[in-house]
Amino acid sequence: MTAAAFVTLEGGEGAGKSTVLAHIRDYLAAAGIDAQFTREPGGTPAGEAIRGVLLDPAYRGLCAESELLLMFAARAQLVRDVVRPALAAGRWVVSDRFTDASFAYQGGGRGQPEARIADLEAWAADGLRPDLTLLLDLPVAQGMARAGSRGGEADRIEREQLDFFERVRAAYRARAAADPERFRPIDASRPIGDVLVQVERTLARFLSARSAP
Ligand code: Z5A
Repeated sequence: MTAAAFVTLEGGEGAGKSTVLAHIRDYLAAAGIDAQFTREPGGTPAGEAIRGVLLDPAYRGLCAESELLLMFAARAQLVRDVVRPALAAGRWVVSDRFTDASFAYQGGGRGQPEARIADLEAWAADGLRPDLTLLLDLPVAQGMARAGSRGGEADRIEREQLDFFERVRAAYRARAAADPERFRPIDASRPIGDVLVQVERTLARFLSARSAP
C-alpha cells in the first residue's frame, strides 16, 4: 500500500508535459495506483472558465495583478473541490502545473513579488504543496521551437517574448535548487525516449521511498 501523494509537473514552453503526463498515467495504472489527473489553470468548471480568460489573446491588456489573482482564484477552487478531497480519500493527484508556475511566470516572468505569491499560496491554496515536482527543463529557444512546430494559434501567454521565458526558466531553476527534496529536474532537451526513462526512474525511486516501512 502506497500513501496518497500529490505530484506536479512543471516546465516552460514545449517542455513535453503532455507527452510525459500520458506516460505517468500508464505508469501509475500499471503500478495499481489510483490517481486523479488535473491541470492548472483549470481542473474545475469555474477554473476552466478562468483559464479561458487567462489564455485568451483578446485580454492582452490584463495587468500582472489580475493575472496573478485569477491564477489563484482557479487554484483555490481546485484545491478545495479536487485536490484535498482526492488526497483525503487516499487517491494520488497528478497536476499539470501548480503554484510553482505562479512563482515562475507571475513572479519571475512578470516581476510580482515573491512574498505576495507566498501569501496567496498560504491562504488561497490553503498552504498545499506537492510531495514531488518533476521539472522538465530545457533551453527556452528549443522549447519555443517545439511548441511552434505543433502549429495552432499561440495563446495570450505564449505570445510573450524570449526574455520573459528566460526569466520563467531562471525562476523555476532557482526554486528547484532551493528545494531539492521536492523537486526532481528532468533534462527535457533529450529525445523523448530518454525523457520518459528519467521520469520512470524518478517515479520508481519516489514510490519505493514512499512504500518503505
Ligand atoms: N501559467 C501561469 O502563468 N501561472 C500559473 O500559475 C499556471 C500556469 C498554473 C497554460 O499552461 C499557461 O498558463 C502556460 C503557463 C501559464 N503558459 N505558457 N506559455 P499549459 O500547461 O496548459 O500550457 P503550456 O505550458 O503552453 O503547455 P503545452 O503547450 O501543453 O506544452 P507541453 O505539454 O509542455 O508540450 P507538449 O505539447 O507535450 O510538447 C510540445 C511539442 O514538442 C509536441 O509537438 C511534442 O510532440 C514535442 N516534444 C515533446 N517532447 C519532445 C522531446 N523530448 N523531443 C522532441 N520533441 C518533443
